[in-house]
Amino acid sequence: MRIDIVTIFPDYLAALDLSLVGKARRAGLLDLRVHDLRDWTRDRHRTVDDTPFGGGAGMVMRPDVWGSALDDLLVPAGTASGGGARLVIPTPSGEVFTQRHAEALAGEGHLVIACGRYEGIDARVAEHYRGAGHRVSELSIGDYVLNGGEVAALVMVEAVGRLLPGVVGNPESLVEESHGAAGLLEYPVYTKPPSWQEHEVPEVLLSGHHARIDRWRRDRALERTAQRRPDLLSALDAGDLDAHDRAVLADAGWEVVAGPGDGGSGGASHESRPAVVRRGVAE
Ligand code: JBE
Repeated sequence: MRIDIVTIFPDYLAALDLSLVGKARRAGLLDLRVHDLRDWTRDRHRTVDDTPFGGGAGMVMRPDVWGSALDDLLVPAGTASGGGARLVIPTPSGEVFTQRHAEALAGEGHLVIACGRYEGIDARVAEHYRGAGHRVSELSIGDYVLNGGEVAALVMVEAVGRLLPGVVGNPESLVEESHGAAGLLEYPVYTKPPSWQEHEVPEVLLSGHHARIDRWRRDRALERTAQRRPDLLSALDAGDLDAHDRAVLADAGWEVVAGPGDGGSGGASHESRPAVVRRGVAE
């Protein structure tokens, strides 16, 4: 996979020489290049931003400078090299980046990540490259404000990089983790020593009884998810929950109810899908 990152702070991305991503680069699994946006400026001051039309605080990044950079880096859509690159723009006004986005991006041949600073990049840039047939993803890593897209780019490259074939030594470790397909948080984990500061490792984990261990782990994952991420429970497919799961959820205050039915709003696909809801909350 090839990833180009464009930023006015290339040094910010030095962390990508380290750890797993750095190893993937050295192994030739990931061709990652960081570019200085100012290399595409043409004025003496290497200007990348200007004041916003319509007024308001802060500065906006100029579309012409970004256009020069992206024209050079985006393989034109529909060329032999695989339909062109995907343009990723980290922005707090994007869709929230999840493991599903990471999986989709890991399947791409070429990503170009455009890191904006200040108040963001002139909106015509995304519009222009979409119009030219590029796939463009405006993505946010969460509901907080950063000073620019660099840290978000680091997050995305790390999340995507570890999914590339050959990067994580044991691909099994990709299967059972939080935000995997099961839609649950990961169960708590323990290692030696079995007793520490009068806290004991749960007995069942020392038992060697694999079926009971699996059940215990799933119970803890369900409880944790109910407590910390109720939004994930609401998104579960109740068809994946067995009687024991439902009992654990009931203890945590959640129940499975018959589908809400088709309210006539055009939601044809799941009209009678059972739903996981907080007990006492009528649909
Ligand atoms: O999440 N993001 O991609 C951001 C980018 C720039 C600024 N704040 C963010 N949250």
